[in-house]
Amino acid sequence: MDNVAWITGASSGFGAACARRLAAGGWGLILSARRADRLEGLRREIGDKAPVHILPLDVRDRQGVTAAVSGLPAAFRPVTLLVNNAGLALGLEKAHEADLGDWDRMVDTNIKGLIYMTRALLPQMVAADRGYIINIGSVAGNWPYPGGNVYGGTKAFVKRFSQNLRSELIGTAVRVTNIEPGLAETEFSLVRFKGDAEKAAAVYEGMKPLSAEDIAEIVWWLVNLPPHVNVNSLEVMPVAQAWSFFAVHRDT
Ligand code: NDP
Ligand code: 8X3
Repeated sequence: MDNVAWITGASSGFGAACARRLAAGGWGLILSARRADRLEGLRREIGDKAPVHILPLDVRDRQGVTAAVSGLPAAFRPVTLLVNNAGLALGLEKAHEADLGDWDRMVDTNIKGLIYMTRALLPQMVAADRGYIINIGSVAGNWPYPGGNVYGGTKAFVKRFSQNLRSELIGTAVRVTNIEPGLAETEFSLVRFKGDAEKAAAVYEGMKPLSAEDIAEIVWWLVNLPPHVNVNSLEVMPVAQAWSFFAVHRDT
């Protein structure tokens, strides 16, 4: 196969939408996430539009990631695109009230999972002198907001990691982009608020958020740019979202 994408977090949201978009474009797909039933459903939906390899995988499992890469079926090698998408936010509490377990999970998934995947797949891209790593960062990595403490920190890491990869990959044809979305309606808020559907829906109430398909369309555009073009980072928000004033506390 000429084009093979490995999408982490393909069971929902951006990852599933990217899978559908790339499948429509004839790409081979390796779809990973923890919920195997969701991946199976997606494979059935894609049908004969594209070859799909399902790989249930928790990106926090370092040995599991290494084994998954070395055990890839020959038909799905080399991987030419890694969409490092698996990730989550947990909670919106201020730092002095936040749950340390939530912080651990965000660091383990958004940072460590992403670097395990990258480290495992990068050597074959460098050896083939061909490949693309698209990391899913966030506006939360660029801008602070109350309650964004560790989540924003993990996404700031993803941004700098992406830039450092770019600086090291000079001289190779391997490309790296950090996509930094703002408000997008997926299962993201349901996960952040631990299953509270009402709280999650309120995040998008009365405004038009980005959709998972919007992000998939951006990925599709990126992978179809001429091979000498590297978009380093791409921040995208819904029109209904923007920055605000600095906060000033007045003692009155
Ligand atoms: P979803 O919750 O819809 O999707 C998250 C995906 O990540 C799921 O497929 C989930 O699969 C997977 N995932 C979570 N933890 C793990 C893990 N340990 N191992 C493997 N897969 C995992 O949210 P989004 O699609 O919105 O999120 C995708 C990415 O986009 C995340 O990195 C998020 O931070 C980022 N983002 C989201 C924004 C938004 O507003 N929606 C804005 C900016 C960035 P499973 O549970 O089956 O493992
Ligand atoms: C998701 C966007 O603003 O909820 O990364 O952090 S935000």
